[in-house]
Amino acid sequence: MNQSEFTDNDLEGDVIVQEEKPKLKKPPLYRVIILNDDYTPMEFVVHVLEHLFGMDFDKAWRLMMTIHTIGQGTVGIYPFEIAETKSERVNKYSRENDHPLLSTIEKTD
Ligand code: TYC
Repeated sequence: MNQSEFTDNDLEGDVIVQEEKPKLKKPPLYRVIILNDDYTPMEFVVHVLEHLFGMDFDKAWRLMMTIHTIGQGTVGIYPFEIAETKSERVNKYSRENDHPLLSTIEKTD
């Protein structure tokens, strides 16, 4: 069988290359949440928000008061590993300073 006997539909011996489907999923994001408690001084929470979350004093004070009033609040939204690290830093820093302040993370929709 010589070359001219092949038609366009003859795939025998050919390699089929199929393009990969584009992966459209963005990585999930996680909320870092700080919980209210009855014992951590307000000033310490403000200090944490300023130093671990880069807020200015006004923003940190208002967010602390919101958490104090409604029980918890989102202090930032990040990819998993950054959220986890920030939350752990809040908990470690609070423990080291003998305050019960706690943070947790939660997946966003
Ligand atoms: N409720 C605390 C107090 O009255 C202040 C506080 C605010 C503690 C926010 C934790 O995440 C918190 N001293």
